[in-house]
Amino acid sequence: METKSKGTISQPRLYIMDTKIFKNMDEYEDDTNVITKSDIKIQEPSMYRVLLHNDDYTPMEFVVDILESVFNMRNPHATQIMMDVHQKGIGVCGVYTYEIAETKVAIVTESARKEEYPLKCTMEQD
Ligand code: TYC
Repeated sequence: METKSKGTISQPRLYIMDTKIFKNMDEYEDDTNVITKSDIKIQEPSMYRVLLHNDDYTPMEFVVDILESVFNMRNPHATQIMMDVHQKGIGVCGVYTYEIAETKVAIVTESARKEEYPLKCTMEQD
């Protein structure tokens, strides 16, 4: 419905008549097709583990700095993860959505290359 007053163009008014959500307007009259909360499926994003790999050249302190600055770890945890990677060869730094994991891998790799360290950081689906 559109209301008009002299000399001005007015917008149609909007009325919210019902708070129910319908799949389409044909189903408006059919209560069995009302979408209920249990019908709504939420697709969770796939998650990715970011991994650090051991090598013989990257200084331990550099790895701890990376774990603190890129993966928001406090020093004792960062030191523990670094030692884990050092002893076992590989370790998980965190689990993130695709773009966040990809960004962290890029930041770690670029920071290491800038210092000419061979530190390897990869990601894999959780
Ligand atoms: N092994 C390295 C050293 O002894 C330290 C290190 C730890 C390197 C973890 C990489 O992901 C790494 N200096």
